[in-house]
Amino acid sequence: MDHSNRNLAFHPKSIVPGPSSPCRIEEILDVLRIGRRFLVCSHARPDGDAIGSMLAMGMLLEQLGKQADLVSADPVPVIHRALPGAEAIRCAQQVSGSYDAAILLECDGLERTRLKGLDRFFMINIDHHVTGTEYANINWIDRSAASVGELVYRLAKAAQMQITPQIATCLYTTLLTDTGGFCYGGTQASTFGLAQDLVLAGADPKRIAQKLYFSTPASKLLLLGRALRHLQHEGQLAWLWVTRREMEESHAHEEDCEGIVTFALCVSGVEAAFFLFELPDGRVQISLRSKGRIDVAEIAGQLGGGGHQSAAGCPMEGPLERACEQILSLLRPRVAEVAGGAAK
Ligand SMILES: [Mn+2]
Repeated sequence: MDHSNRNLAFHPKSIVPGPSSPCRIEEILDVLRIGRRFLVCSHARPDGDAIGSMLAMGMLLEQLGKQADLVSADPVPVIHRALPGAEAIRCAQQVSGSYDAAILLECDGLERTRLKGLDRFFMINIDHHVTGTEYANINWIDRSAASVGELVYRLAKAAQMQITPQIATCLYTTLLTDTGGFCYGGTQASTFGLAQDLVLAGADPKRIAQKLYFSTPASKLLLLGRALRHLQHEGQLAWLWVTRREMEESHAHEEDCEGIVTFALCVSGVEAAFFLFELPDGRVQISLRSKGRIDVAEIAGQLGGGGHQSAAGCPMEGPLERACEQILSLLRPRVAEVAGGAAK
């Protein structure tokens, strides 16, 4: 994709390629300081990192005296609706209007937003996926960050902005959800340093954890029951699924599928797991997880998706049985490699 013709009048130097992190932060801050109106977006089917980062970015822009419009292709999941400012996120399929820049958070490709019209704007891409691509005018991709919220925090600190309790709550949510409660690969010493900063800034860890882990809708538990009946276990692999019909019978929504894959991964001795559910258009959505020795982002990449080494996903062509066989044919050799390596 060629972005070189875009109107960069207000910030001509930003298309010059440069090294990452500190320079990127300064480049982004320059754009934020000069512009007045910003669009803030993330990926479709937003998760905790997507929503928390968008809200924190919106509040930080307000602090700078800027106007920020928050737009998502899909609604805010019920579990995140109590986050400060969540009601400001507008649902749309197309973006229009005039903005000095569009800030895209947590999108490894522009198509992940499922929003039309974004490529008219000067784009800033802030991401941490291993599959991240440089599709924007400024690309800040830090694969070592536990969440995109961590990058938003670093941006805020660099600009000496105030981390209010509301911002801290949103950013702590990105950290807790993207590390699976400080369990996944992205979790490192600095993650706890950031968590401490955010708690000191006013995030309430107990309240946030209770909202996330002890506020499950009954529909999700019913759906989980259906999925567990399909649980398959083969050596270091486990998988489960739900059909469209089972989703309807459980009165479940797509967002209720979030996290079900974990119940396959938590089987003792399992190294990689996946969960499948049927989409209304006949395709199948897949979530892949790994305990760290199998790179599931690479598997998802082969299927046109992306993510992280230990958490990835993508939609696939149906029917469900065929999608399942296709994933197994990619995963089985990887699992055999890991098992072979362990035996040596
Ligand atoms: Mn993330």
